[in-house]
Amino acid sequence: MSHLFETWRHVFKLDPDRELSDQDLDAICLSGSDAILVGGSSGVTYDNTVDLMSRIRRYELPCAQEVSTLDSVVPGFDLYLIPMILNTDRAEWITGHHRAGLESFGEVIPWDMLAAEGYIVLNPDSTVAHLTGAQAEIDAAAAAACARMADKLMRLPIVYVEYSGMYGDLELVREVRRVTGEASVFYGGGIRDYGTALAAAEAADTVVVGNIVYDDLKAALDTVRGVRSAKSPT
Ligand code: 1GP
Repeated sequence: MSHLFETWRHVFKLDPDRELSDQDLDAICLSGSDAILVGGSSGVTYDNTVDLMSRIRRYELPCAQEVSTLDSVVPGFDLYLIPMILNTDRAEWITGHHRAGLESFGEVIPWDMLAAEGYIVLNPDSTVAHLTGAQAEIDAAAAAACARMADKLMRLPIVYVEYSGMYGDLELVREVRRVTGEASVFYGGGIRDYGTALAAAEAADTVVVGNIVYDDLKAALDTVRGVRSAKSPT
């Protein structure tokens, strides 16, 4: 099955719990990015997600929800990405919340609009690491094992190397991509300008840009050009 995200090289991740003016949202949605991903690790509600989705919907680019809690799932996105944290011992973040969701909604889920993400959480200070109890201080070999688990054992369509809030070790990202066969490798974390975006885009299939949108819009827009200038990862 081919997925919408397979052609994405640059994605902005927008947090429903943070303010973004109409003018800034306009610039983001017309930036030439491939897609908008809506999600966050805290403070995401049904209401703030509907609000942000309906504002993004005025634009043509695809819009996906990264589901963090069951009660914030909103109909109307093009795609739903479902994180499964691979480097935690807390089962609720691997399959627990997922199983609860399937017990309630398993009969009505539009499966062709869903894709699971095998998350490798690598910034120990990030909200997502604290929330999920991830063992974030792992080396490239351990990250590669997580990637193989996602790609080969679980056959998840996305391996997400998540450095949220810090720029990651691109050698580790390259190693993850080297051992990954079918899955797309997403990279996110600390991309703040043209150069960091370009380098990440030469290591991963898809580059996710988050915080800088809220800190420095112009720099955020430059990341699109950075990714466009990158060679495809080898
Ligand atoms: C967060 O991977 C994304 O989930 C992007 O990270 O906010 O550090 O850009 P940043």
